[in-house]
Amino acid sequence: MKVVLMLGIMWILTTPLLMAQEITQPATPEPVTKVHEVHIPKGADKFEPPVLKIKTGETVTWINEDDRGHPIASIPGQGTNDKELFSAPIAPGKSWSHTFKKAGEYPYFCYIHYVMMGVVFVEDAQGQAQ
Ligand SMILES: [Cu+2]
Repeated sequence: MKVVLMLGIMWILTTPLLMAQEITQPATPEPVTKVHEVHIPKGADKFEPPVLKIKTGETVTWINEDDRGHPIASIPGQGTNDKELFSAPIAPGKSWSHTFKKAGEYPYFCYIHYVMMGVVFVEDAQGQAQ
């Protein structure tokens, strides 16, 4: 009986502490996908910026500000995965996005206008389980 009473008292004493701990613990922040922008300026036949450094899990959005369509594709035979990127031509005023999950180098070009080239360097996000 004494033991039961002791347990009861301990429960009464510790429960509010545990509850308080739960309340004061900082809420786990919701994962926010970081989005990087690459612009295709009007009449310039280039990507801006041409070189981009991001972390795994982040997204790149290509925004076409030109008056012609420009597709995005990995350069065949180059980089970490030469099939990583492939889009239909992005229409003027439209955009196209891709999320990079694996660290590496991702050179790309516009397969209509070969002079348009860029590269995305993806490094492992620190402090995250892979
Ligand atoms: Cu193009």
